[in-house]
Amino acid sequence: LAIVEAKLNSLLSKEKESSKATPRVGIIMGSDSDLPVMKEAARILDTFGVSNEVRIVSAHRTPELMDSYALSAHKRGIQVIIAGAGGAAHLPGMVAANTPLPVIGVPVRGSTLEGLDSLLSIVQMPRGVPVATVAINNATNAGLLAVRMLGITDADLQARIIQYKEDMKDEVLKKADKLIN
Ligand code: RP5
Repeated sequence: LAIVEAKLNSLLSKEKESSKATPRVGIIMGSDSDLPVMKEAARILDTFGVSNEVRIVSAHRTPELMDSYALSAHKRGIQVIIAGAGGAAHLPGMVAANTPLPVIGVPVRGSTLEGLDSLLSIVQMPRGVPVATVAINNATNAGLLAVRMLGITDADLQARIIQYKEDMKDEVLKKADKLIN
């Protein structure tokens, strides 16, 4: 029995190590100044138990790193990439150009132009290279969209999404009830 337990423990710790080594979602952003917005995507993924990694990868300041990240992500086992950037927000589109994975773009609001520059830079992709763009600063929805994508082939995860939707509905109905009565 002790041997069986030891084997099981070693298998479990190997599994833990490998899930650490190959997270399912890559969250990348152009600058550490994007982190206050982008950390919300990681929080959502953590809530749903989806392994993720967070990296600073700039299209303009570290172009080689961006290329190698995008080209290797699917080979490492990443399944979805969430990319946030502000201003001349080229990161999501350039990463989408170099990966077969779905890319979710988060336009980050900078100190000028209210984030419209970021939104338009990310959303106006040419035919053939899609980026699923969420609303300005809405990294929450980027996290939820990634979970929904993974839920297509992960029944447990999809069940958690259904529960999340139910909880959200209950919360809204409770609030509405309070307002009316
Ligand atoms: C973009 O430039 C980043 O995504 C960030 O939103 C914006 C400003 O970057 P910092 O000058 O704050 O590093 O590349």
